[in-house]
Amino acid sequence: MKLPVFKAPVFKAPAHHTGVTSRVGTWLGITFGLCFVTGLLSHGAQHDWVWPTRPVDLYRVTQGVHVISGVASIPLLLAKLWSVYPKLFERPLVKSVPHALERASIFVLIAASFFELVTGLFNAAQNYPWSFYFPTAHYAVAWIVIGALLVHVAVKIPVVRRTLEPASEERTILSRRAFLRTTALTTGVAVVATAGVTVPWLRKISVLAWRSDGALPVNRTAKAAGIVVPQDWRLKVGARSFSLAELQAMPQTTVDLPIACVEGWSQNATWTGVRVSELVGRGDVRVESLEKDGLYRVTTLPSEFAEDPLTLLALRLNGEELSLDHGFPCRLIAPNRPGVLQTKWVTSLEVL
Ligand SMILES: Nc1nc2c(c(=O)[nH]1)N[C@H]1C(S)=C(S)[C@@H](COP(=O)(O)O)O[C@H]1N2
Ligand SMILES: [Mo]
Repeated sequence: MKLPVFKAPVFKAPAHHTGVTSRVGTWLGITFGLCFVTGLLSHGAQHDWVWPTRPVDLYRVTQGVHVISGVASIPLLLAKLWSVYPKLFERPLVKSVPHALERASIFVLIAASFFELVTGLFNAAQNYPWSFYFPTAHYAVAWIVIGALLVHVAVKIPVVRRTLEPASEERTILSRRAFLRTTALTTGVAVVATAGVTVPWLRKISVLAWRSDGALPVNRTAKAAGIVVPQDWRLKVGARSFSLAELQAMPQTTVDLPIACVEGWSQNATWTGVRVSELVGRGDVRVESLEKDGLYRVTTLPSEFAEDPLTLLALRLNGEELSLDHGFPCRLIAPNRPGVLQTKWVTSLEVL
């Protein structure tokens, strides 16, 4: 007698499916791509590769896109990992040399992506447990991510093509659609909840937005920077020097320019002060602050910025004398410069 063969039913969670993986992977490819390109621009702007003075809001937009696409990548990456999770532990771990290489590239990709998203998030939250090496590490690992990502995409393109075809039998069915919808919704919520740090009309609904009360945020307070303004403070400009009263007596210019921080927040403000071009001659200008140490104690203002009519040594912010936290007695404000380079508590300008 032949006994019926009992076959254990195979339960496959609907999300663990190549159609879902392909779709989420495509979205992730877009957010990672945006994040990488805007990250490169940010790095370039901060290190004065080639960066224009106009439009004045360009850095605000590119850095906003950088942080928002990074935030969007977090739920997408988690969803993507969830959708491939059973495969990650498939046996045998290694089938052949190409298979081993592919797996290795995936693990590098996952580890490096997590590193980027976690360090980026901590940085945006203004927490620097790893302080001064963050920009270098974040920048270097970005290249690892993009390298591993290109290998991964090249290997997977045939699968993605096949599964995204409308006639494909692996087409997304209902429960998979629900998973995709949830992923899209979570990503949308994450974006809306944070985008208010830089998009003014989103401020009211961005519940998670750090620094969105409408006032110009203070990045580093005078206390944190150890600033003490001497009674006899004078601005040194080459061989000359000016008291605050003398600066106030010079022709004043008023400009509307944002502070656009690398951490993603940005805020417009009205600045009044003396044009840098009226204080110094032509050329790159070394800007030094009263700070004793710190990464941004000294910056170099390239000549295009120094000669720009919008670049000021600001004495006033939104109609009032500059507060100590915003850089009293005077601070630099230039169009389309990353916030970190808008030096506060300036004490000397020197043409290089
Ligand atoms: N001397 C000095 N200037 C500085 C900084 C600093 O740490 N030291 N921080 C910069 C950063 S990171 C930003 S975003 C802006 C913020 O300016 P605010 O605090 O007036 O908004 O100041 C910049 N100027
Ligand atoms: Mo900043």
